[in-house]
Amino acid sequence: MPHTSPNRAKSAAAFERAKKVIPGGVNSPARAFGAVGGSPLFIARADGPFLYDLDGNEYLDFIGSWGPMILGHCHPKVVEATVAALKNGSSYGAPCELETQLAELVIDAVPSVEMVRFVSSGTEATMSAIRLARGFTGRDLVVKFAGCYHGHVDSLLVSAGSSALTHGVPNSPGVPAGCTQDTSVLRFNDTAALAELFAAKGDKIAGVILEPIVGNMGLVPPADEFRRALRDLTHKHGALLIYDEVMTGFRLGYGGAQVMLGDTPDLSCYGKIIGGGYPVGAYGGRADVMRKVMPAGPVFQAGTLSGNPVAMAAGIATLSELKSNPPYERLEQQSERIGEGLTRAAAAAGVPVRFNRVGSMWTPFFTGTPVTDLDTAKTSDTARFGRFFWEMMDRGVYLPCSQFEAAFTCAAMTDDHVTRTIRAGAESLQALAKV
Ligand code: KE4
Repeated sequence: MPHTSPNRAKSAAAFERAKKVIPGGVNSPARAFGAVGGSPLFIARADGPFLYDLDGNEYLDFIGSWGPMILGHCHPKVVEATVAALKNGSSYGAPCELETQLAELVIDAVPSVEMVRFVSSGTEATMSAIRLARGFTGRDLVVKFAGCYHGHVDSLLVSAGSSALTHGVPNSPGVPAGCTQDTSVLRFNDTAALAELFAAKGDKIAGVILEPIVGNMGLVPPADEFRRALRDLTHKHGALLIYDEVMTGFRLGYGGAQVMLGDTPDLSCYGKIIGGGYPVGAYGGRADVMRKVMPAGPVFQAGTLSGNPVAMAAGIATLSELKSNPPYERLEQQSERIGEGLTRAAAAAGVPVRFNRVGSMWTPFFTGTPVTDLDTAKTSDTARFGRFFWEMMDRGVYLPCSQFEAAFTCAAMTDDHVTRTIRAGAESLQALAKV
């Protein structure tokens, strides 16, 4: 179906205005469309599975605020609970029972989490978990994996040194070498490199942090052998295994990736869904580790709006709805249909696409190479992804604005919405094949 780009003049004007007062016109770089070109859409409102831009254009929303909106936007139960909480005050600076209620929901959902501390972002959650691992073990070295993103924590804004055994190197100006010298970066799914590092430095490693199912290099699942080695080696050497489930928590099943995979990390990090669209992060895990957190223990961590009552109410309503009406089977079926449909359409168009998916998280990599880590993800034709992104956007389907992100199917989408997405994908891929 021939199509023309809808009018987006109001978004373009809003972007020019924003760039005068906000760096890059956005409050988080991923939103600036740098990876796909063009100007970002400014959103006027969202409802159910839809985003509406300032020019009134409607889009099926597969970004879902980068993960939180698993129920879709303006879910009646979340709106009702949040408004009710708001009328009791927005913030107290003192404990309230809503914090305990959400903590009990998280602990009930995830067997490895015996205690939990709330913060206000995923970054705070991972930063605190790293500090706690170092405080608990008395060791300094932390291990992460290339392509896994854990927020803008200084010690995790790091690239691999000259070898896996050397110090990490900052990958952003403003991060002193001292902040990353105790961070080692390995290739995801590289079991041999992990074993080599533990053989050389196992008694110095405080913790290993990873996204158990990676969303931040695009969707990349872990190899079973890699997951087994992570748990065995951290156990053997007294290091903590930290699952960053900020994206996967309550997304890939009510217990998140670790319950789906049958894994038991020592600490887990949360964000996104547990706030139901409000600023909430959390870290939790073994009680003997969590009791080292101040004021129960000596490891400092604090936050003015941690456990904010309005955010807690949104998180409680969201998790309660996920628990009482789990959408995961339908999300699996709809996401599988999208994967099969786009894979078929890419083959018909003669466009190489590798479609990676786990549950309702998925990524069409524009490459003919199987994608199992950052190096293979980078074989993707990012310019072609950018063209696909805009072809889909022009057909009313809003995908994540980068090849190296995961798309999120939401529970407010119907089978017709999925059919519409597949049709838009087929038309978009045919359009790509012509250039
Ligand atoms: P926040 O500080 O953005 O709440 O969470 C950081 C974070 C930690 N861990 C994982 C696995 C994450 O995915 C994130 C944040 N995800 C990105 C998108 N991939 C947020 C989008 C953005 O930065 O604007």
